[in-house]
Amino acid sequence: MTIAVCPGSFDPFTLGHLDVVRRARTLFDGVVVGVAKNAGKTGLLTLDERVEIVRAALAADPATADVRAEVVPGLVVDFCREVGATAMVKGLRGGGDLDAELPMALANRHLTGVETVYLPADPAYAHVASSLVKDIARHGGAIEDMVPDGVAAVVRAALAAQQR
Ligand code: COD
Repeated sequence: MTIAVCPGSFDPFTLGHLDVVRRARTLFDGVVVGVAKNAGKTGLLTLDERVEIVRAALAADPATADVRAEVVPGLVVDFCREVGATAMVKGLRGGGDLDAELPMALANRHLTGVETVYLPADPAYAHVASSLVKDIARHGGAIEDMVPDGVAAVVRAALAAQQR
């Protein structure tokens, strides 16, 4: 049985992320989504909020209904070992993603031998980024067609709480 982890900070989880998880599930017998804290990014949503919206999105989609989501408590490679994954699957939207991702893939393989599989972003979502979604929402724009159902309301509530 081959298992893969789809890791990310998912702040918030977008339709681009969901598309990568759906496609990973067609390639591997089992997929686990790992919700991690990226030390280089300031988070809007709490880790618990992110896990909750990822779980709701996965459960609502028949293609990912058997995919579970968990918090990554430490390194992604250790999480992979804990869940029995031999690979992680990530999405690439362009050269910028590859530049950022390649050193991580090499370091992760060096650490434990875990491989990284990259899937090209679906052109329908290649412009979608969590940071863009937050910026659009912050300025009152519509984000509903970039995120799974229910996520836009959570993002807006978190932004409103930030203003208080
Ligand atoms: N279409 C396709 N793929 C996409 C899209 C889209 N629209 N948007 C984003 N992606 C891809 C990204 O390229 C990335 O591969 C993945 O989805 C997740 O994206 P993010 O932005 O949610 O997550 P990141 O990039 O902040 O990654 C966080 C990680 C912790 C996974 C990353 O930094 C990592 O692997 N770090 C290794 C070091 C480590 O183990 N840290 C653990 C901290 S607990």
